[in-house]
Amino acid sequence: MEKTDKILDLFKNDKDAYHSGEEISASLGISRQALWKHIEKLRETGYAIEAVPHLGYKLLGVPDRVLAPEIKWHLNTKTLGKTVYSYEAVGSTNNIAYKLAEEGAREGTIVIAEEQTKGKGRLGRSWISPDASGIYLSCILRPEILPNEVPAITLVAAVSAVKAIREFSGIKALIKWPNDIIIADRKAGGILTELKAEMDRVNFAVLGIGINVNTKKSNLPKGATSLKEESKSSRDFSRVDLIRAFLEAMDREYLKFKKSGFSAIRSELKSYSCTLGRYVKIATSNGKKVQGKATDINKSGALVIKLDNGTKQLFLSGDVTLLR
Ligand code: BT5
Repeated sequence: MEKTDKILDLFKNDKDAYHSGEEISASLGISRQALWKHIEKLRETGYAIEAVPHLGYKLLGVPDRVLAPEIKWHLNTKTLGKTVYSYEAVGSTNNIAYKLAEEGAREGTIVIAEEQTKGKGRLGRSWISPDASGIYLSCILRPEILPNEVPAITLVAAVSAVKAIREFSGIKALIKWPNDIIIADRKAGGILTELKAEMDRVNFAVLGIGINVNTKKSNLPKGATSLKEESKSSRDFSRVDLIRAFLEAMDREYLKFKKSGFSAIRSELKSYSCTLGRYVKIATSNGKKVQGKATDINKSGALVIKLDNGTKQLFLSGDVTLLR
């Protein structure tokens, strides 16, 4: 733990108290002068810290930024978020996480940023990631599964995100198979899972999720929305609180998935789906396009489409348009 994290910990564990410079520096094993430098560093990051002669320091406010110590603080997870890297602006959090994973970063490592300048969607598409208003998060996973089981990770993340959004905001988010988070028929979030694998072994997966939280519609592509745009309140949502809710939900769902496979989350996924029962068009990356009724998400997470001629086809990935 960094010294500044330890200082924040001390403050937060007894929020209303003043902590004397003597007490803090003794418990950290540093000089009063060194403590002063750490306090200044925290202030520069945006923490409001009061200093009163003879009383000591008190934390008055934390910045509205997705900072690692805020995300990690007493986070109730077994695997996710034990290591968190937070950045101001990056190209893509997925690219950073991929590199860290190649260098051996442990499972559950999180990369997060205030802004992405080259946010990625699937198949070379881009993810619009305006500054200080959304969540742009990547997570390194090292599941012992076969490469063809990896698409299920996107579904595990989608279930976790929808649960977190619902619990956190009361907004009835839904999942458009396989990777869209939908609110009021508009896209409010997306998931991109990237993979490094051999024929029969997954080295690691990078699970990337983007959620439009306080983002204005005018800063988003057509057809997109954000939690704030769909909520009745004019107040901003705390992105840190939503990130924490997502990580705690994902930690639980991912553990279930690792233990029992996709069947552990299948019924929940189906209950949150806005795809099932609808007449859809699906386009795959190899140019195949079909229309039909989405009737099921099968035991492997594949979407089952009943074509007009009555035959059924399975899809493990693709872009779905809801027609009626
Ligand atoms: C996705 O792709 O939905 C996956 C998005 C994953 C983003 C996260 S953010 C953290 C991590 N780091 C990254 O670089 N990426 C991940 P796809 O299904 O291909 O959808 C992309 C399409 O969604 C675009 O072509 C736009 O039409 C639309 N889009 C782009 N930005 C959007 C936004 N902010 N909100 C809603 N729709 C958006």
